[in-house]
Amino acid sequence: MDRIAILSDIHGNVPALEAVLEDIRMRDVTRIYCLGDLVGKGPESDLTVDLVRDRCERIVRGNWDDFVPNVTDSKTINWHQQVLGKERLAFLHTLPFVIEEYISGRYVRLFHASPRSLYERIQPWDEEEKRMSLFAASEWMMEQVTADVVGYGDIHQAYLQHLPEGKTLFNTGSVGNPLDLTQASYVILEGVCGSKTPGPFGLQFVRVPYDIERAVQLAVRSAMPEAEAYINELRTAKYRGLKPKLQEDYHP
Ligand SMILES: [Mn+2]
Repeated sequence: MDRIAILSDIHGNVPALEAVLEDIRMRDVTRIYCLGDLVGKGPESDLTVDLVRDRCERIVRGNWDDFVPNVTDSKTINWHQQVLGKERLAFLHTLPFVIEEYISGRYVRLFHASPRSLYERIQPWDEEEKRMSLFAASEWMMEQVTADVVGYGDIHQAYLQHLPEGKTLFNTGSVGNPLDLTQASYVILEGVCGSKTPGPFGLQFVRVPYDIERAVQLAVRSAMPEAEAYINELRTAKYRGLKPKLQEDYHP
């Protein structure tokens, strides 16, 4: 039986990442996958990239990993680019789009946001048709088959849903910028990797308290732009300190 920790949306929050890595170590889980958004928002994108590269077996690209390296006149993004430096920025653009493998007879697909785009955002309350579209194959996929299990990040809210046709949909939640409750979130997946034979398959959701005030101090000391909004999100788990009114206002 393989056990894989799946984490996502760290966003430069090293205290949260360290707490999660320590929890993973305590559980004797040795394999880790990362579903993207390593950088931006928090003050330590550089250390986050280094830690994730060192500890994670596979890493896919998130929307922030995709746009932060691009040339821009945004002061905030320029600040994160300075922190990261050239080599890490180039590394972010080498990250693949998707992880696909058979686990205990299920075709499992893991990506950041949707099978079609890093920027298509699907919420647990969206209509069923939209959620079912997460199982579809796209031009990015290795195998043009409909997935049985899909895991993603992007929305910073952990959930599990059992959908029609025996589909299992989960979201890992966010390590560094959770928007459901103020504890780091990740998932442990259990099954036999590479096996097309149906067998037991498990998902476990883990929430890890971490030192939020240390993360706040790091943000203050870094003099990063938009620190106040970030700090509010860490302390309240509410996007920009408010419940989003419109889907379009919501850009985690
Ligand atoms: Mn994100």
